[in-house]
Amino acid sequence: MLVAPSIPAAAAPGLHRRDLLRAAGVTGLLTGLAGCAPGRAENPAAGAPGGASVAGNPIDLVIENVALPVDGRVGSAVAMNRMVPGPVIRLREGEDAVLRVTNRLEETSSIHWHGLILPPGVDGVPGVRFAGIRPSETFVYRFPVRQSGTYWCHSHSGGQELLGLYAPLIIDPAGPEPFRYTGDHVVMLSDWSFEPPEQLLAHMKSLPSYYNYQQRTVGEFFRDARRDGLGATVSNRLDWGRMRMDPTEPRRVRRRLIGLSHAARSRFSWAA
Ligand SMILES: [Cu+2]
Repeated sequence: MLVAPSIPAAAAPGLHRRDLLRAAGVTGLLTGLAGCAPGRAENPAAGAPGGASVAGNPIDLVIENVALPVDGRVGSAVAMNRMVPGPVIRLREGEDAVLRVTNRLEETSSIHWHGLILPPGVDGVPGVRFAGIRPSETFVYRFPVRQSGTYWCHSHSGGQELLGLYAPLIIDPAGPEPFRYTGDHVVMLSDWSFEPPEQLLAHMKSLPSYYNYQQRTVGEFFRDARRDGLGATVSNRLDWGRMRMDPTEPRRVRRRLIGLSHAARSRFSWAA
């Protein structure tokens, strides 16, 4: 169960997206997936064909503008496969990833594979070795996958990341996972602003706390998270790794949380 900022866990089951956003004091985007099924609960750009998860070799990704309804208004977003956030991209350690990225924007784009160990020139950051993906061009990223775990990817061009161009990136290990579970949930937390990205960035550069309405500190965040259960959940998860799984246990779920809010800080807690 996902509990948004400032909402008691007990109130969560009946919450609607709008309540979550209002409670957060920001405009947020959430995506949640149950297993590999297209269970995207909170995808504002839903309705896109192709499901919410992409895997295999090659993987095709298309970057284009979409209309994004957020909290009663409609924004102009940059989507991956018509979704914001983009689909869950699943790779496997030990294999070669081949990702064909088509740019349908009228400006240069790029996808940076955040946190991945990559050969020079394919990390997706436009620069000396890589000029970016030009309009109408399909760029093929090829790289050996040398790690496993939970990552994400995002545009490294202009304000495209702020406009929605990011996606979860999950790498399954070559060998067995060190723990067992029957469900795998991916939750990506982000935010949306109707302010143009350039203006957002200018505000944040001039005053880093510009969008931090509640003026909370990182210390407070962690103290709250501990009090509200995030810490308990983390330690729970660590315990799972050490425990032998009870064969009568009905369901053990892995939750992966990716937070990338640009202009907001959120309190977040899990409730079992
Ligand atoms: Cu990055």
